[in-house]
Amino acid sequence: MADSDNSAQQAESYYFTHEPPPKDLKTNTTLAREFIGRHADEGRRLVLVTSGGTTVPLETQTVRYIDNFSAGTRGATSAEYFLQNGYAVIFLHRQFSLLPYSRHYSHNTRSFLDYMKEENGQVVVDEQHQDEMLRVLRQYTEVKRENRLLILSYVTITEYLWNLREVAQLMRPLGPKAMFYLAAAVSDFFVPQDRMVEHKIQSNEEFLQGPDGAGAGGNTKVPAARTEGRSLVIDLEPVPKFLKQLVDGWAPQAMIVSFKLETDPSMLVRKAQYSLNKYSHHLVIGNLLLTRKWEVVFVSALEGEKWIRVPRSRRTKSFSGMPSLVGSADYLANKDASEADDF
Ligand code: 9Z3
Repeated sequence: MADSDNSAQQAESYYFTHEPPPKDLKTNTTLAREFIGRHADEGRRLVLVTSGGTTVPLETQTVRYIDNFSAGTRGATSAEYFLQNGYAVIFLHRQFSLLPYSRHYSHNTRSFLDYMKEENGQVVVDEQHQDEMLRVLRQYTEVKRENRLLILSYVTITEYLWNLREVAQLMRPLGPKAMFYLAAAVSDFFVPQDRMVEHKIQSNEEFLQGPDGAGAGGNTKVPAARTEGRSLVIDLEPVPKFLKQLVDGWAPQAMIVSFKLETDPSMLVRKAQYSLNKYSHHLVIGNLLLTRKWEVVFVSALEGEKWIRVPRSRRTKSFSGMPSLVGSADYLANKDASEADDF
């Protein structure tokens, strides 16, 4: 075994022995096990879509946290495309971020009540929204009838990683029929449990915490987030590179698509290429924060670098970024407009 494999495994085992699992992990794994088993029996392809940002809590009783940017548009939109193409989808998303289908009517400046009107004492959908809502409702109803969508949620980076690892291990028997589509915006840094203060970090020097406030359960390490003088000092540690473990250990036969988010255009392709070389998975989809709605770059060993663009004039329409994976070309028509893209 190469040294790097060894150290990735050590980092993983250290992480999962020191960071406690989320309370709902057992429930989530029970649901996922049943869902995966049923769709495996039916011979369906299954994809885990991750979506939304991960938080990094600074205190155990969390008042403050660091967040990663993501509305969940990419993940929720892509999940709809996968479902349209016959996949069963486990949608692991940041709590309260966008959801497939309901994304068309949530998180925008318009209230869902604006889609309704009163007619003869009944609530009905306004004429101007009938066609679009009927189309979305039909898709949603079919998916629900076939029980092809399982929605799981996380908030923190640790909850995300625990869920990802458990679900990936459950998907392992599916071999190449499993896909991972990692659109969630994952924090690179975090506060380890043994360096996290229990209570809200104080700013007033009169109320600064003593050694007891330093960590939960009598931790003696210097807190990762603390006040020094009148300044807040945050000294985060790196999150272990879980992609390596996913590719090599948790789901070695699955198709793995990761996303790379950058803000500096000169870095994007290089970083995507670097990630592909380092983890040897199938595809990295690169995007820039400011242009992510209308252009992405696919970087793969098979096809090198390939840009996909939709016209900028349609910038309020959503672009999932994944059509060629499922053989659909209608991304260019961009029929799945999400009003939620407006923010
Ligand atoms: C992405 O790049 C997604 O496309 C966006 C989607 C977060 C930009 P929105 O949710 O935005 O539609 O608003 N995800 C970033 C994936 C990520 O964090 N990758 C990590 C990395 O590159 C781990 S795989 O290191």
